[in-house]
Amino acid sequence: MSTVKEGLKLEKNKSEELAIFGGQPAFAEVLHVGRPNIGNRAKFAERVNDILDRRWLTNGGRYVREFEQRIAELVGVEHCVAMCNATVALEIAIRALGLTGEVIVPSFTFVATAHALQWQEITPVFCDVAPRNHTIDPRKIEQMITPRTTGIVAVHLWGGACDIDALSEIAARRGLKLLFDSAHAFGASYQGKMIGGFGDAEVFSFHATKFLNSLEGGAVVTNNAELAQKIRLMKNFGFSFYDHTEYVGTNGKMNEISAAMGLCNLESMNDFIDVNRRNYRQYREELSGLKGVSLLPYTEDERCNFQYVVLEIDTGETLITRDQLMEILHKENVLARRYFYPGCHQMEPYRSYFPHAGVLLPETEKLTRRVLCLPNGTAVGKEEIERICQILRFTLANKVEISEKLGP
Ligand code: T4K
Repeated sequence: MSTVKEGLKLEKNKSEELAIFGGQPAFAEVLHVGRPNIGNRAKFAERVNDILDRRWLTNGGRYVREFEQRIAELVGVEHCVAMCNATVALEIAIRALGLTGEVIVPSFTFVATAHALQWQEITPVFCDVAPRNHTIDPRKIEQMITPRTTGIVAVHLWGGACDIDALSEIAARRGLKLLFDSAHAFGASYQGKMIGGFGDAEVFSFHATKFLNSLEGGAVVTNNAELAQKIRLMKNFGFSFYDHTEYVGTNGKMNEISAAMGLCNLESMNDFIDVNRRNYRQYREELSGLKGVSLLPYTEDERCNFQYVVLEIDTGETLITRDQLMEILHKENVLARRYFYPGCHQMEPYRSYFPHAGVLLPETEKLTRRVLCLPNGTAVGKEEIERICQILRFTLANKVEISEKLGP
């Protein structure tokens, strides 16, 4: 599996060996943050052949139903509605919950969370996050509530849970709907209970880059039977039976090949966790004590998928900025990503709609300048991680010389 180049020593005071200064890149091929985890190919091929033999490709086929059942069982919820992706699943859940007016949402998330609201002309009101785990800060929510507020969409970022208790308490007391964007959190738990069963509903993503993928895919999970039924119809144009619609609907259906992929990956899910955990712990060990670089910890007494390796760079200590560090890694063919730069509030159309939103988002703004995600998943192994960490340690051991060479 290794694509590590031989012969690079990275000796102290030899910064010219770094690719950014003309040296050989450490990796012959690019290492990505979001390489898909892939389960048993033979089993997948078998299912695909079965799908083709039976000529049932989509519209609530056998594999989609099985996938939904397996997800619901694993998460411990009554209803799972699989969809073509999490963005459409969020849009449909938002509509089915009757959200309108304003909805409170973090800005420190993938832009799909905000777009799913704005797409339906609901105003996303951006709330700051807690530095501890980068999720929406419940203490900052109440000041954002207005008479137009109908709900909260909270995000379990990096697979770590939001402060669900506090959010549930606020939502109940203020009469707001509570939806979780759980795109990152499949397979994780909160106080021993699997994520998926909280709030009015939760939405998983099964995109290629997620811990568990169905090529593209998503799902809404809920214990509310009425809501689930509404969502089930809405994702199929609103049809309740032939020639009869109940609601305005769209096409959010998951296809059979996606469900087959999802099922194969579900069968390998524990192997994915083992690899992710091993990788994460190796990063933790190899980066420990590196001044100015902190690794976001997982709450290991909960169930975790360990999919994201998230660094925070404190430039006051490192001298080299997060962006410079990213550039150094990119030149070595390590495509580290600065998720979620620049924050939704700095992206269009939100930047033009709310030019001063940042004033109330100090932690978000700080994080968008500090966070760097490193490759993890089953496509990354011991040697690669060793080398990535070696580059980081080398760079910071020579930070004065390197930062002078890089300039401002
Ligand atoms: N909510 C949250 C909190 C989310 O993070 C997301 C998605 C959503 C909602 C919406 O879920 P979906 O509608 O997508 O189901 C990527 C993903 O496209 C996106 O799904 C994900 N979050 C986001 C965090 O990351 P990009 O623009 O960074 O993707 P891209 O194409 O740069 O891919 C990431 C890396 O993965 C690349 O370096 C290459 C590698 N890759 C990608 C694909 C697709 C592969 O190696 N193989 C592949 O097949 O958004």
